Amino acid sequence: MLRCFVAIGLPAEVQTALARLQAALPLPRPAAAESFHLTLAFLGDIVETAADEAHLALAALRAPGFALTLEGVALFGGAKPRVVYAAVAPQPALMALQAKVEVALRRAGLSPDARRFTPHVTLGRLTGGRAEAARVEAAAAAAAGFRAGPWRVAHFGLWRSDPAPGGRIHAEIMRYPLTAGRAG
Ligand code: 2AM
Repeated sequence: MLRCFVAIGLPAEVQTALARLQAALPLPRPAAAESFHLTLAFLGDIVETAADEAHLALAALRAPGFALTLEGVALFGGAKPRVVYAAVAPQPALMALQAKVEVALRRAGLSPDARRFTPHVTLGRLTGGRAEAARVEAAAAAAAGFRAGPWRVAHFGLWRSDPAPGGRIHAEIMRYPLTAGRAG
C-alpha cells in the first residue's frame, strides 16, 4: 500500500517565505518546510496498481497553467483549531484544475476524499490544548498580512506520504505539465 495524494509543489522562494512565516508561529507540530504543498486530491492508502491507474489518468489530463498567490494565514477547526495554513488568493483556474483532477481520478476508479476543496498550504498542526490554540490564533492574526507570489504554476504532481520519526514525509513521485494557456 502507498499513501498518495495529488498536489502542487512550491518554488524555492515561496518555500522560504513560508518557512519564515512558520517560524513566527508557535506551532507544536510544524509541517516539514521542504515538502510544503497545496493538496488537490487525497487518495489515501492505495495498492500499487491503483497508483498506476491514478498516474495514467493524471498524465492524460489537460489543463492550463496559471498564476498563484498565497495570501493570509488561517486555521481549520473552528473552536478547536487543528491546522494552521497559508491561504490562497482566489484563482478560478486552480479550482478548475482541482475539479478536473477529481473527475479524472473517479473515472479511473479511484475514490479521492470528497470534502469540499479549500485551497491551502499546511504550516503545522495543533495538539488540542486551549492555551496553545490561543497562542497560535494570536500569532496567526498578527501574520494576517502574509503574502507570497504570484508565481506561475506550470505543473502538478502525484505525491506519496510515508511515516517518519516525528511525523510523515511527503515527496513528489510523478510530475504532470500544465499547458501554456491563457488562464491567470
Ligand atoms: P494538507 O495537510 O495540506 O491538508 C498527505 O497526507 C496530504 O494529504 C496531507 O498533507 C494533507 O494535506 C492531505 N490530505 C487531505 N485529506 C486528507 C486526509 N483525509 N487525511 C490525510 N491527509 C489528507
